[in-house]
Order: sequence, then C-alpha cells, then structure tokens
Amino acid sequence: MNKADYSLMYVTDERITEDALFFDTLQSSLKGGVTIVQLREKLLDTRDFYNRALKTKEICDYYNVPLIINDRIDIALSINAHGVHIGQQDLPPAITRKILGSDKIIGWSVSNEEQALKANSLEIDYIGLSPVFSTATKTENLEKPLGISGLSRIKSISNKPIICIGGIDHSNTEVLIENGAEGIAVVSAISTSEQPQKATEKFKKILCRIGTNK
Ligand code: TZP
Ligand code: MG
Repeated sequence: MNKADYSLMYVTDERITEDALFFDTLQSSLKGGVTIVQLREKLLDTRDFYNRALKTKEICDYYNVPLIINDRIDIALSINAHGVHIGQQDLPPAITRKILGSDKIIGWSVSNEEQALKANSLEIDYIGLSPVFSTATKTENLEKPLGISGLSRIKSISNKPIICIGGIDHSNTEVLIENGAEGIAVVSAISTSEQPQKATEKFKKILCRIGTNK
C-alpha cells in the first residue's frame, strides 16, 4: 500500500547553500503543490544537516506534505521524518526497514533490471529509477540514462511504484507517466527556475491532465 502520494517529489538542491534561499524555494514548491519532499544534502556536516532537516520538517508539516531524508537514517529518525531515500551504496534496505519499522517510507535507487528484480522482494515502498534522462545535477555514481525504453523494461518486471528521476522537466513528464511511472522526482526544473512556485504548478497541471495526481 502506498504510504504517500509520490506523483510530484521535490528533491532539494544541495547547491543552494544559503538558508534563506533554500527555505524560500522549498516553500514555493510546497505552495505550488509538490506531494512529497526529499531532503538531499551531500555537503553539510551532521549538525547543519540536522538543523536544516528540523526546519524543513516544520515547514513540510505546515503544508501537510511528507518529508523523506536522503541517505541519513539517523537524521530521519531524529526529526521523525516520514522516511528515507537510500541508494545502492547506503545501508541495505532490509536493515533500513529493521531500523525504521514498518510505518516509514523507504525509497531505493535502482538503475537496471537486476536491481529492479531484487527490489521486488524487498520491503521498500518505491523505487527511484535513475537517471531516466541526462542531468547535470548529479555526476557521481550515475549510470547511462535509461530513457523511455529503459523505463518500459523496468516497468514490465517491477512490482513496485516507480518514481523517475534525472533530467525531468515539463516537456518530458507526460511520456514518463504514460509509460508507467507513478511519479517524478525533480531537482533543477524547480530549484533553478526563476519562479519555483509557477514551475511546480506547471508540473501539477500536466500530472492532473494525465490523471496521476490525486
Ligand atoms: N539522482 C539521480 S539523478 C539526480 C539524482 C539526485 C539528480 C536529478 O536532478 P535534476 O536536476 O532533476 O535532473
Ligand atoms: Mg545515497
């Protein structure tokens, strides 16, 4: 059972290091209607990550939108986040489930068929399929873009909701949903927009039109 609406995930941009701008952009995405937020911080030390997570949780709670934390199970637990997003190099999903219990959301990054098949028997809530298109936002540990054909291949063998990430913008959202994605996860198309709220609203419109948005 889905623990959240995964249709439009805003993944925060670690390149926004200034707090004021970070929280402004977050609020705009929430006002625009993102359905879930993932706090992804690779550059902050633990205390700064924790402080940012605390405030992010407060803001997401105000908008009644679930918050998940990238990589850091300890930080997710310490702020009572809704869950985590973990990658292939993080703690194994089964261990993560043991630590977090059954109620929390666990998303797991998947880049190929082998990982997708493995995901089928794991207690995870969604797979984060990446990268679907080429992106400049993430450079480390990034496989070749899967494209629509890759999404279709994974969709045909997966029993988990698929959230696509990597290079997603307004022009390629529809084709992902049409080919089986449950949702999209977006960094730069929201965070680098001059008007993040409008950019989010435009995603919502597309999702509503094709019927994935509740
Ligand atoms: N994981 C796979 S691609 C990616 C992450 C975090 C970055 C996606 O960023 P953008 O700007 O939406 O392409
Ligand atoms: Mg990770």
